[in-house]
Amino acid sequence: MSPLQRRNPHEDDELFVETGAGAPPRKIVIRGPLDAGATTDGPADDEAEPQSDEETAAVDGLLTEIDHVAIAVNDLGEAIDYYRETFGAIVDHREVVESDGVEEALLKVAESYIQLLTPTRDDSPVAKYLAKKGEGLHHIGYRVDDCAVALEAVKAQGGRVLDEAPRPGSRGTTVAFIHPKTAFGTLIELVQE
Ligand code: KFV
Ligand code: CO
Repeated sequence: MSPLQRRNPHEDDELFVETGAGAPPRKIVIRGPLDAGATTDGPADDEAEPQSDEETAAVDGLLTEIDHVAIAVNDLGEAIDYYRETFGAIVDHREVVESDGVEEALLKVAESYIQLLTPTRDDSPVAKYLAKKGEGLHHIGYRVDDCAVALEAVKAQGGRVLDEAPRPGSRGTTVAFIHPKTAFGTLIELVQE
């Protein structure tokens, strides 16, 4: 049974997440009820007034910015040329991430990046994606203050995670991926700088 099914949907839940050596545990609040506004029988007795977005949010705002939009490409050089010649976007950072079997070029756009990705080996997730779907949008990286806290929030809501714990990403970040099948078809990467 998932944590989502176990929790009482009419009450707030509080989770305490360890954040590292010496640091105090951080509290995240999962707010109930989960079914607010979903009923066809009219509002519950104590909810006669429409709720604001803040009141109906399941958890406190964990996503602080778009970190990167990742695009799978067959030829990194060609894609870099396209963005430079068409939009004047230039490479801010390049890196091979061995653990993921990818080479990336990060193009800065304001405070976010376009992450051009190409596989470095046949068993790379990006190689599989290119073979099945062709070039295109691969994932979205959302910036978070604390990857461990955000990951626990995803798990608490019954989300399927691809990383049980935060792990190293590119340019010294800490990241964790969420499966697209429990995220409305989008592969999500949580990114802590
Ligand atoms: N977006 C949306 N749907 C996707 C997807 C994607 N990127 N990749 C796969 N799917 C769908 C796919 O269409 C299929 O759906 C199902 O997920 C299983 O896909 O309806 P369908 O046809 O059943 P498979 O079998 O093609 O792939 P699978 O072996 O399951 O791998 C998919 C996944 C998401 C589990 C795998 O790609 C993964 O573990 N990704 C996380 C790691 C990653 O993507 N690394 C590369 C980027 S590294 C990076 O960005 C870093 C380090 N960084 O710092 O920014
Ligand atoms: Co990424």
